[in-house]
Amino acid sequence: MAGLRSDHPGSGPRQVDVVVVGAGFAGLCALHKLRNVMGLSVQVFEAGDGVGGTWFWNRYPGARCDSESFYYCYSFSDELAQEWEWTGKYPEQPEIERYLNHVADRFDLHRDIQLGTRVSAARFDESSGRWEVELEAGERVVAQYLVTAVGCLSAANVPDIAGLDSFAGEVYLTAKWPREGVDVMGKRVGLIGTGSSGIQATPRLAADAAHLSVFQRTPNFTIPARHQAFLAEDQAAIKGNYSAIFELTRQTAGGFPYLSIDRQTMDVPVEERLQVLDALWEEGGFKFLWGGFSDLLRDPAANEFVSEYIRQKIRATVNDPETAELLCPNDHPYGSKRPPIDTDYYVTFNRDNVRLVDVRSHPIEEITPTGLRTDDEVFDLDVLVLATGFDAMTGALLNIDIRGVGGLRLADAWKDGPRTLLGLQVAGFPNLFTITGPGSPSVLLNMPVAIEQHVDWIGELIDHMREHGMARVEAVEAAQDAWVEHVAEVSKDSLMGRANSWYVGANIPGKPRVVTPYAGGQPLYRERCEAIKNAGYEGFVFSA
Ligand code: NA7
Repeated sequence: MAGLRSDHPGSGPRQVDVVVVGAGFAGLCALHKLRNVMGLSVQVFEAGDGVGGTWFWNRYPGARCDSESFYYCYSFSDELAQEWEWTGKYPEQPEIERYLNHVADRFDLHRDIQLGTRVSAARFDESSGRWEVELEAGERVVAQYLVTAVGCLSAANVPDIAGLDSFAGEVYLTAKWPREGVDVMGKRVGLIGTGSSGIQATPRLAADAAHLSVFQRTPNFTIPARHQAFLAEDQAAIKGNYSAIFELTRQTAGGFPYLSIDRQTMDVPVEERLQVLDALWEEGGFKFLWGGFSDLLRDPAANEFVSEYIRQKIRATVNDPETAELLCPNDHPYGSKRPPIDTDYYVTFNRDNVRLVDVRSHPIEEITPTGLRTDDEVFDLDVLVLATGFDAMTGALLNIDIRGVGGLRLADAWKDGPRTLLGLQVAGFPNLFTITGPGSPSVLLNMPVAIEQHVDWIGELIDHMREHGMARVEAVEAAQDAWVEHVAEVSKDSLMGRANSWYVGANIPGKPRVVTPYAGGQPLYRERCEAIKNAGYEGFVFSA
């Protein structure tokens, strides 16, 4: 690990305007804006040995973006958008990692990113009004502003299964897949978890392994992605229209460049409803959730109609009726968990070397040196893959010992669930900004759109402070309370709270159950952010 550069050797910790934690989509964007555009001194710390964040760590076989490449990217530079060539609709992890490295090269970002460096703690020093940031190796750096760009899905969840450490074979987390890859050729592989990661990895592991056992606790609804390579004319059409595409991503509820349809499911005759769903199923992708009907996440009857449509597709695809039935979700509405999209997931269960194991009815009792034991069967395994998700939205923030005014720990401030103003600041933690923090649309929005909006908002706030000779900004407790209430209010109408998902923290034992992302949609969220800014940052208090 490179040592910290010191501008003042021997005179205490290095001082910068901003410390950014993380060099994924958010951290790179923040560094570009705050340093290249605004001229601040910025130091980024990144735990990984490369840039990319999510797209650095999640390099498991089949890891692919579920949003389309041409809008799952930065919009801040026309030159970048014009010069970068996406090869197809849904890029795989290596292509996105290459893109982010290209961005880091193109905007000269590497020189202010210290890789292989985990931030362990950050303490707000009231006398100096500065953040003292501590690195795992013990070094410190002092900054006026602390910007977290730690990602919403970055603290991997290692399941608490008895005997996990005793396994004599190979164990891999999809969320920390080895850079050199894993060879499962000819091996007996066990995969735990059927969220997006497990669903993407299953067909790839099945293709190489001698045998794959998929241990499923909760079946999931997944829609075919229908990936396609781009033709030259696709590229030309996108590039010729980029400013309109990006503009639309800033206006729509989910940050996609498609206008949603205002149509209630049950108002449409059944025949026509099925035609709409057939067309969306053929087209593939997220559009299935929002591109046909506008009430799937609000009207339980509408949702059940569409859920049953997907179940019928599963039954029509999977040959063995028992396996098909086990794959049919029936404990949560479609879309109430983050909906995966897939390439050949259900059909993989028709392979002779793949077996679906229902660990809801027959729970995993322990991992043994030679494999896995459920309450009724023993599985001999050479490789165990854990696609068991993340301590989402708050995990990566709380893994850092962050202390604000009066030594208040962020973990204590959030013991009953995260509390923020706009998902951007926390009362009691001056000059701390949380990009795509809890209480902002974050994971319910196309992430690069969410990130750029936050980075711009933070940049404008810092500009405002510089203009007015202010050095410290903090969310007011009462304004934060009102925001937390608003976040809860806008999620009330949504079916999202009904599933035991990471959206509500239900996947982590003991985590408070709170709908964490802002479910009011991008337009309302942006409106609130703008209104607060235009009212001189109402709800925030400044001091010199
Ligand atoms: P998810 O969606 O949280 O999925 C995790 C999966 O792991 C899910 O099927 C869990 O079952 C399962 N799981 C977790 N712990 C266990 C134990 N102990 N035993 C059996 N099964 C377990 O994470 P992903 O990485 O797939 O996706 C995260 C996001 O990344 C995704 O939504 C996209 O935004 C990209 P459960 O459902 O809890 O019963």
